Amino acid sequence: MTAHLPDGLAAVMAGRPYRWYPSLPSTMDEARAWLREGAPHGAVILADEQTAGRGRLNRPWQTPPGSALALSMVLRPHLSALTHLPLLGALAVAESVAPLGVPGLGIKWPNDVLVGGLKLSGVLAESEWDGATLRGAVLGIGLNLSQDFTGSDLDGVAVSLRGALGRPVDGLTVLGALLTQLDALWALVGSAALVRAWRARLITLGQRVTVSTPAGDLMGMAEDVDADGALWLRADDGTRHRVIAGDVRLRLA
Ligand code: BT5
Repeated sequence: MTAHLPDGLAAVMAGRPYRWYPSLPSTMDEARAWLREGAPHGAVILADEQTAGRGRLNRPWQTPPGSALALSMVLRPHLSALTHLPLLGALAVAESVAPLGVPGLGIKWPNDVLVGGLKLSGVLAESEWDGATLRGAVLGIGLNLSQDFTGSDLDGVAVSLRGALGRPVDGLTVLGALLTQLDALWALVGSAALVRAWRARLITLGQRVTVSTPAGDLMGMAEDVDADGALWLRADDGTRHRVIAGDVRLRLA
């Protein structure tokens, strides 16, 4: 599927600077290097395979060849909008696959796109600095298209669109829809409208969750999110905690 991406890729990427690679360690590093060389807002690095794909806190992200979308987009956000980038990525994925009729689609705070509790997509936002000056950011998105995770180490954790729908999907069509959503939703970054739209797809609110922080586990009720996308957690002892994405791992529990 994605192995054939270059065949129609130019049409999908029309007008957008992009670089496609059959294999990369991680699209994040390539995009960050391109950003430092002056890549414009919206430029995209794509790879068919990643040999060292990464998630948050350097957790591994699997991208075997011919099975998934792996891309990193160069963004030039305002400093105050940095916290919205993970929301942008997750919402764009959810909105782009929703029309396929994916059952049980939702966003687990802050930026995992789940289908029936299994992870379809992960999002990673990284910023690039010149001393204290923000140079830009890179939004990485991994979206499973056709893997069968049965019997793998991600069995019961991950799912692909093919697995969720029971039929193959066209990777280029999904990519086109995702880029369309990213471009459209970019206009909302920094605004309450983005948070509202993302919040509407969150499956986490009203759930009991466990948040793993460097200071230990916190259990309680996920009550709400704020304008930055941070989570308000009511701990079992009644105290209220503001949890910021990136430092934590969340389990629905
Ligand atoms: C994420 O991290 O979910 C962010 C993943 C971002 C990947 C994209 S791909 C393009 C770009 N280039 C990169 O190198 N990265 C970005 P986190 O929330 O930390 O989740 C990581 C966890 O997800 C792992 O520990 C596994 O449990 C699980 N996982 C790994 N590969 C997966 C996959 N293909 N599908 C679903 N879950 C996966």
